[in-house]
Amino acid sequence: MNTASDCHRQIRQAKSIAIITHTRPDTDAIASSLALKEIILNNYFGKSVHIFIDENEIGESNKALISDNDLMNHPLTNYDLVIIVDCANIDLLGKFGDIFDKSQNTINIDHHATNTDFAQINYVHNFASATELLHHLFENELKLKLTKRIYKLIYAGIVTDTNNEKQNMNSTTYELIAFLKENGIETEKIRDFYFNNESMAKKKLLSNCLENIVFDDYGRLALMRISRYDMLLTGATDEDTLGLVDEALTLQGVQVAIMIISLGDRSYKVSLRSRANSKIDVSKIAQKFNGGGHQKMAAFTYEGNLSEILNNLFDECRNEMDLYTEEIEQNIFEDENVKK
Ligand SMILES: [Mn+2]
Repeated sequence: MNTASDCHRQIRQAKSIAIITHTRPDTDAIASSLALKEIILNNYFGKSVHIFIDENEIGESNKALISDNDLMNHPLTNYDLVIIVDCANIDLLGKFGDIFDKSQNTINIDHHATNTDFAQINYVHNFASATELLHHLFENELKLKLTKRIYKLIYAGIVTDTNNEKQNMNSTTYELIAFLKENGIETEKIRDFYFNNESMAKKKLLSNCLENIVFDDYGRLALMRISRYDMLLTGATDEDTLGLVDEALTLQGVQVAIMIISLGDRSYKVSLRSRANSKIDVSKIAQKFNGGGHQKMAAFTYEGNLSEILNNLFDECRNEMDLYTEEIEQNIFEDENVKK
């Protein structure tokens, strides 16, 4: 594993830098790309920095993150350095993969446990979001001063990747949020923007999902589905599907929640969640289907027959849940020091 000073040295030496993130970028992917560009421009002089994001893939709410010159590029044929952020493996680079392939010098900055260390320099640590990791790298380790705009981008990545501060919150994440507040960042406004700002179409889609939810015999496993027809019927956008899987996890007794979204043509996006206090590792399940993610939040795409996938998926979930049945019966308020 490489250090902060390895990253620093490479950035200092490069004149032209490309920043790339995963396809269908979420808030953390976009915010970390924008923050990284601004950090480099403010602290390392004389660099040209280009972000590669397909603007058609940017969801409506994330457009607010972007200001005028952020994505203005006259792409170069070659870059001295390519930095990949918030991306677990190179397949997720999509059409920008060749920029990575052509470059001699590459840095991979990521917070996914399933990261494949695919670059020359790999700075991969388990933080709540890629933006939190950037803060750790540049402000804590390299002692650079970041701007208020960067702080806002950092919080946008955190609040969305933790699903409104509900999952993957580490002690460092709480400390950073306290620090951002002390520095005048109105975190509640950003939370409100992402989480209390839903379209009626999204609420209808949720109601549809709850209407048709199915459970295993013990009520531990919940499955929700969204078909192309559901999308048409409710007028929902792809962005509206985000976070719906987490609603199933708030139901009493449910340990693992699954959302299957049809992408058309026998192709499906499958999202998996386990509870905040659970040891159940859904990234292990996703990896069996060539996907990945985090312990409590993972995903994969699948092409083929839906009933086939459901059988395999249920088996894998059951095996994983069976490893931790005792933990579910525990009283969380029980004093661990008192032996009964
Ligand atoms: Mn992320």
